[in-house]
Amino acid sequence: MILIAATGNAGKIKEIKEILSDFEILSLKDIYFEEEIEENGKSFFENALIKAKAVYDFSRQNYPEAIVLADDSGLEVEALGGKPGIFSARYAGKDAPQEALIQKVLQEMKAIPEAKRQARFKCCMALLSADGEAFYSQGYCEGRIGFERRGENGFGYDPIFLVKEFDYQKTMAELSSEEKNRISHRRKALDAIKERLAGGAMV
Ligand code: ITT
Repeated sequence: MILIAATGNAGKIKEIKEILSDFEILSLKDIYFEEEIEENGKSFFENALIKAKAVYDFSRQNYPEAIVLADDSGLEVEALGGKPGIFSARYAGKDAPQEALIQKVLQEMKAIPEAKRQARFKCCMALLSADGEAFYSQGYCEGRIGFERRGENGFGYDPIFLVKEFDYQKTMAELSSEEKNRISHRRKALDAIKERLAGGAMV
């Protein structure tokens, strides 16, 4: 079974491949998909489905039997009313570097005391079977926004996210990939995907 990961984000691809290590996974590069998908949905799930459908349509000619998996994810900060949320990738403007996104959140959180810095990562996935049937799953990871960036692993907002499951002592970027993949929002969303695929429902 071939699974196409409908994401252009190298960090997501790496984690999806590590967590779904039993599957043959192709990236958008592998299938020469170069279109820019407009993510104009109002929720993580809508955006995941938009991405999955675009890649599903594109891939039918060469990979008619492949299933397609899209991941829409982001950071929700309580003190910011849930922002950056679905705008996590473009919170500091389109094509702004990740460091600018991190600095923007740190700046907005500057005056917020430790007790009010709760946040969570959310990951919503849409899986399309070869027949185009959709299956959805989601996962969360709870934490707190730190006062400075720490750590070099992972991607995105990982350096400013203190992980609850590590007693807020480590940022997500200070975890090894094995540690992150054990507790992450992406891992939790992929557990349900794995179960679905193991049941043979999508092939
Ligand atoms: P695709 O749409 O091509 O999948 P993207 O990076 O644009 O890639 P999203 O629209 O889902 O993906 O934006 C998600 C953003 O949320 C991402 O760019 C990161 O900044 C952040 N994010 C998602 N998962 C994360 C994680 O595990 N660790 C840190 N930041 C994460």
